[in-house]
Amino acid sequence: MKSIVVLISGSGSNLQAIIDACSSGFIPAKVSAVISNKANAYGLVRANDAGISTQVLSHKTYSSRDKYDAALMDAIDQHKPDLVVLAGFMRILTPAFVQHFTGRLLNIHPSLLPKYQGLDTHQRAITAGDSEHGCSVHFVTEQLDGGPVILQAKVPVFSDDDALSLAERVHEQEHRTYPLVVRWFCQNRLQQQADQAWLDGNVLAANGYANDDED
Ligand code: NHR
Ligand code: GAR
Repeated sequence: MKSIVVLISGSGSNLQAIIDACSSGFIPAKVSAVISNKANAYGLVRANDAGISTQVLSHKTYSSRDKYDAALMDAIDQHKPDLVVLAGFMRILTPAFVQHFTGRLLNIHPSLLPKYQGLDTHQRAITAGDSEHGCSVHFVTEQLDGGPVILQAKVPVFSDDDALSLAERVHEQEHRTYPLVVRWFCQNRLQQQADQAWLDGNVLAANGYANDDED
């Protein structure tokens, strides 16, 4: 049985989707620990309710990013995870951290990468007048939101959407895509090779699995 450590900063609805998928057997793994940089993250309550060990490691108590990331690395390594999952974790990670977990570090980002790297993605998609938006699961590399994409899901943008209504629509898709990708990883079907993602021995396209669109 593989072991997963999940990093969060907030509500943890993606964490919940992964916990549920482990419980049902869809993901052949267990969540060994949940670590948050915020003490009041609701995801910590979700983890507790599921009997998962939790830890708060606040970046505010460290004098540098390097020191924080070294402590975070140690905390994660205690659990000897096969996979580290960023689920709404809001701290940029240093190259040393990323290198340590290369090939076993996943993130879900709320946009159709490479569009809208960084923050405030839903409002940016609305402001740009986009007719579609979505989420991307990718391997994490040193390049922020620039690692190889594994799977994307699209949603429509409606003319009366605000950032909140659009975020809700994207969230529904996040809760489908992230457990599926974690399942593939735990089934040993998914690997990272340099700047590419591989599924079942095939290199994935720049926009991830089974994306047949012409655009
Ligand atoms: N680290 C690396 N090296 N590479 C990635 O691709 C990463 C990463 C760390 C987090 C998630 C990411 C997202 O999906 C992620 C991907 C935080 C920020 C940010 O600006 C940007 C992107 C992401 C997460 N954080 C501020 C910082 O100074 C703090 C913002 C806050 O606390 O609210 O770290 O969007
Ligand atoms: C998700 O929408 C995720 O894509 C996004 O934060 C939300 C977390 O929700 N991630 C980022 O913006 C990373 N910078 P959750 O806490 O309910 O899973």
